Amino acid sequence: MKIYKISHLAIIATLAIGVFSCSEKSTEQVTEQSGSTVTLKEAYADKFLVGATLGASMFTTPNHPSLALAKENFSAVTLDNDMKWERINPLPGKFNFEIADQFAQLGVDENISTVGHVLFWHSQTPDWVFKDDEGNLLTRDALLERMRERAKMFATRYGSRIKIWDVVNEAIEDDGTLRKSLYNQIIGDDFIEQAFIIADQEMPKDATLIYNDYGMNRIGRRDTVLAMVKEFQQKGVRIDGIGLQGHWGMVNPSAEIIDTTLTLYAATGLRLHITELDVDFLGRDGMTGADVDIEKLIATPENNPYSDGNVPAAAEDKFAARYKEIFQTFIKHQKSIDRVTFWGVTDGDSWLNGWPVVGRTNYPLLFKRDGSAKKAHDAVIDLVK
Ligand code: 9MR
Repeated sequence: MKIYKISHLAIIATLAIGVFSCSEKSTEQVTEQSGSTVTLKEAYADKFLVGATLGASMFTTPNHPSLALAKENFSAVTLDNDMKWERINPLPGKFNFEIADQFAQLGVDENISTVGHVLFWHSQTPDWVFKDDEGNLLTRDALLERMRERAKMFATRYGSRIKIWDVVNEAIEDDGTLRKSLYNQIIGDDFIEQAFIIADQEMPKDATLIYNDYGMNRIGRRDTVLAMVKEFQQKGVRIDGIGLQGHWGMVNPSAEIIDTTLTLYAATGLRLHITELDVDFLGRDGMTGADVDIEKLIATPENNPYSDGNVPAAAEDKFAARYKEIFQTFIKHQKSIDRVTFWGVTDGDSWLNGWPVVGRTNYPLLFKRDGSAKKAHDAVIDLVK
């Protein structure tokens, strides 16, 4: 079903045309031009924030259509890359704040919640971070100090303008063991705990501090996260939220598994954030999760079937049904969920055009490349109409 969201002005205009000319054609025209009145953020306003990721080009290209769409439809925004260590601080003492500054300001100007992504992640972190001037690995204390400086830098520059922080990203493997990153190697098995202690001490007191990962339904990772949260709570180490990335497929994880997973995480009492939602419309040849270090595949007619942009209606319907079951599950857990963020605004913005298959044309989000809303968008809104 197509939903037209009509602005108040348009409703008045539509009524006026109806009353004064009784012209159905004119009414249609006004409706078409006005776009929609119920946006995702409005529809879910009493449930949770609905967010999207923004990329650098949305700030550097004048009037970027995805930025306009984001402002109109979403109540939270995350930068996809430009707060990561390699982007904002590629060399010692060299900082690139242009994009992050505009992002933080956008939050204030548009009254949109901004998410800091990401304080500490093994990926997209330059080598120098872990080394001293002679190129030797830092000591534990020196790396902790470097992490503290980074947290301080963000807190000083953005303060309470950024209230939600992914403190640690992807530090736990599928099997529940700790990822053997340089953070882990240098600091030890309490790397995540130390990161949260630093964040608690340096970031604004009203910030929400999140542990974020993909494949959060996998039993190994899930149980380690649950045990870690329990331990932090017993020791008094502040952690406020659990971030489930949500890079999901058309079938897996099932709605049932998502439901059970959310129930278990909600029982910790922490706030739940779905941080990077997308549905891999084309499938991924058995690859799951979002590990950016895997060897990628080459696009073929089999794994890239809609490179011409023509998606059959039946496939769009299946995609809408998948988003519907996912959001039905989120609504069931709305008391525990603070935010659901999509990883991108339109299909054209998605990282899934390059992972795990290089250069394919994927369709994982609610807005098409031309900015129009999909059936899946309408299905998600219909759930709460
Ligand atoms: O969207 C990001 C993409 O542009 C980058 O190329 C990629 C590189 O690592 O990172 C993407 O974002 C990732 C996020 O930071 C953490 N979770 C997985 C996301 C998708 O890879």
